[in-house]
Amino acid sequence: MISASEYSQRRDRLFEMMDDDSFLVIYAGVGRKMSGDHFAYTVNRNFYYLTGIDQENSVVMLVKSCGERKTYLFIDEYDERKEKWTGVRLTIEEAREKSAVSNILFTNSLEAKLDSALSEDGDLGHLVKLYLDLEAELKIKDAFTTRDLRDELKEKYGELIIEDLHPRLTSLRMIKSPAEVALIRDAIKTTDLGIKNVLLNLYPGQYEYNVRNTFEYAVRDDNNAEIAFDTIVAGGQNAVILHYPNPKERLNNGDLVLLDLGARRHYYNADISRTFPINGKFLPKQRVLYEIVLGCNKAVINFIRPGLTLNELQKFATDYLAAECVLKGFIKNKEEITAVYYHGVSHHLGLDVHDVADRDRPLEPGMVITVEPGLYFKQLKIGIRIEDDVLITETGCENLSKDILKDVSDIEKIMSTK
Ligand SMILES: [Mn+2]
Repeated sequence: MISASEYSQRRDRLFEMMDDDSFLVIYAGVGRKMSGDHFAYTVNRNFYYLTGIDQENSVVMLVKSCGERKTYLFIDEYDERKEKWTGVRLTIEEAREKSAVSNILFTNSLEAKLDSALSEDGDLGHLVKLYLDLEAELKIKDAFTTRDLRDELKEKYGELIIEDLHPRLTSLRMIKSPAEVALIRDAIKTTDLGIKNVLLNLYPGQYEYNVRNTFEYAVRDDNNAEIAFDTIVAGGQNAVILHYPNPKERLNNGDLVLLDLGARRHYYNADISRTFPINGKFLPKQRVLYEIVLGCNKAVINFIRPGLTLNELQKFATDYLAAECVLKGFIKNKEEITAVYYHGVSHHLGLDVHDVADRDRPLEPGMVITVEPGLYFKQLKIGIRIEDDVLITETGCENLSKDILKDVSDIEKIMSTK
């Protein structure tokens, strides 16, 4: 768990980045309309990062004026009808305890507070600059985004400077605290349980969705963990589709199955890929390709150190796979690698699975990234990806998912025990 004081420290770091006589507003967002129904609401991760609150329609405001710092948290007022439909809302005391914000107001007073911040005789002093998160198309009420809000305020207060907060928040979120890393570790541990459940219950003739359910059952059953993203289970040639949707095909004897999946703890995600022989034994050609991808996965993990960029990791991985594939006769020349390896080897991981990041910023201790080389040969009905999650350290990296089986002998051994 993240402590309330850590949320307060995060806001302090953001205050440091703000100009004087400025303020900042971040929205938790609202659920989005589908056609008849609504999509499930999920909190704006930037809002959650600063407050630990995941309740819809909440807002946080940071005001930096005349050397003073004030924080306001807005939450919905008690509403009997809403409670009957969607459950109990936070009380003022609960919101205060979770977020360490002392000034809690109701969301219906937000507009007045904004006006007071922007008028010359308002109680907050004369503020000339507003920071909004303009990156995401975040709905803050029905069909109204932060970009719409920017346009509306620009119209009303011509001289107001509005700056995109996203790069600053991103730079903070890229470095994980020990408490954040602990939650990612938890998510990975639960993911491991799910994968073991798959390994012990995998048979030819099952459907891809059976495997998904085997994984997700174990995850949810582990102290009510959540699923990080739509679980990918792709048998045979389906595995050459990177984000293979809708797992519904039968798993054939003699094929491989590719899993790309993860659990989530308090919004912190695991993102793991593994590839297993459906009948428990790799065929010779599958094994050769598997060992190439595994060798690359391990070589990249060994190569990682502070100062490197994701582009440098990508080049390293691509060169490795290309050289091995030429050597083993799977492609004729190194240039052909782009036909059988066509995605990035790493992305940042955290509150978002593809976490917000400046991809050109060199690696620093405290960053968490994935390492996920792959090879995809449609004609051979083989798609292999092996993905671990690693924490950058002072001298290299720590593989947070090293306990999740990936060596051929370990996989074949555990599958033969069932
Ligand atoms: Mn990934």
